[in-house]
Amino acid sequence: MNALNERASADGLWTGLRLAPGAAPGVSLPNGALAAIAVESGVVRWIGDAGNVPVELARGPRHDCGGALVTPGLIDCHTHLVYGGQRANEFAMRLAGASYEEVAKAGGGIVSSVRATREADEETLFAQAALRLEQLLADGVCAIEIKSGYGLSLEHERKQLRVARRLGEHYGVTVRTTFLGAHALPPEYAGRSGDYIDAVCREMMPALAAEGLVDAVDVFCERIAFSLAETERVFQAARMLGLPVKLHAEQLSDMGGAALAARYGALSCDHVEHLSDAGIAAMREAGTVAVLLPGAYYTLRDTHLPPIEALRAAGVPMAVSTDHNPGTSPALSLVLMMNMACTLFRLTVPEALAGVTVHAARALGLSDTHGVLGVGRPADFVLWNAQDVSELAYWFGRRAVKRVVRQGRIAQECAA
Ligand code: DI6
Ligand code: FE
Repeated sequence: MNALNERASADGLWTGLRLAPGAAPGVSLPNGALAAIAVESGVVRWIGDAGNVPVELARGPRHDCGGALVTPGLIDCHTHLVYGGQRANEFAMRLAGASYEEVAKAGGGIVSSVRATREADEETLFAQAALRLEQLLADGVCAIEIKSGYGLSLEHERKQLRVARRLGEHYGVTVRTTFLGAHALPPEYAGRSGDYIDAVCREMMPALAAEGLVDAVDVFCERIAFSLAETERVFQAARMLGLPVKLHAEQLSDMGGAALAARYGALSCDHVEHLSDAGIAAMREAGTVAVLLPGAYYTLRDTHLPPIEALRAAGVPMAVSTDHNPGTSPALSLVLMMNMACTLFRLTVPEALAGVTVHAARALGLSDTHGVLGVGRPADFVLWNAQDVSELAYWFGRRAVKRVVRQGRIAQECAA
């Protein structure tokens, strides 16, 4: 896949577009009319009726899209994309009956990826993650969150986050980095989780933040990971540094993490299968996004559905993401996650699309620039080989992307 500097500029007038519902708030078109988007210096200058383009914008290069469906660039708002090795062996263990928690207790799980990540140098991590990122980009992803959390020491967390930043620069994709030092207890701290949280808060987080490597802070708050009190210590440290927080909350049990995160103004609470009514109320108050991760639910053969109906009724925005990670969600297609969010969680198609665009942007603190098409925003959009948005969620295993414009450049052309 071509790097940023090898891509053609998307400047000019894009015509013959069928705007997906909700894609460009505030833009109204005559019934059935096709839209046009004018791009200048990589930024959207104008959107409107293709039959009514201001003359000064009608000059310059033209890209006729022949009636193609267009959506905002997709946003994968929860990934653990950078890690060493992979864990297909655990897949086999689970097929033989072991649970995720049993695999973790047997020395597999997150800690085995920590070993492989520590052993890999930065170039190796970059090369491995790049292959995975290319798969996600081919599916229309224009912005992605990448967490640390497989290094679990200053040196190795730094290495992961540096790779995340470099991926963003190399591919011309918006990357938001999240420091997840509190993902698992590293073996050298066995029995001393308080000391490890000290290191996360006092040593690792401030140093990495000072290096500009941290856009947000996350914790895995769970029986097999960190307690509510430990989570709060990490949130306090983040607050001192002015960093927004998010949380792996109530995935396997109700820890009360969502309500705590909401008190800290969290951008998002993610997984939330076991989210309580109190958690939902707190998230609504705080404007926290619920990030649904159907890939992990599917891989773990979970049966405890997130409280979709209650989230919907409360008006909590719901995002959808891959949770790409080597243990519980080796997913490389955000479009497939739309299908799973509909099929497994009963989201509607418009909810699934909003989940990978406007609400995903909010979960990353990117609402001002990403998630919808609008004047003054970066030109990030996807043309699809699809009659209508429901086709994006309907097929699975089909690459429906026709063309991607990412950061104002033409990122991809597929056979129509
Ligand atoms: N929740 C998850 O689903 C992943 N991390 C987390 O906090 C699992 C990560 C792994 O198994 O490697
Ligand atoms: Fe995760």
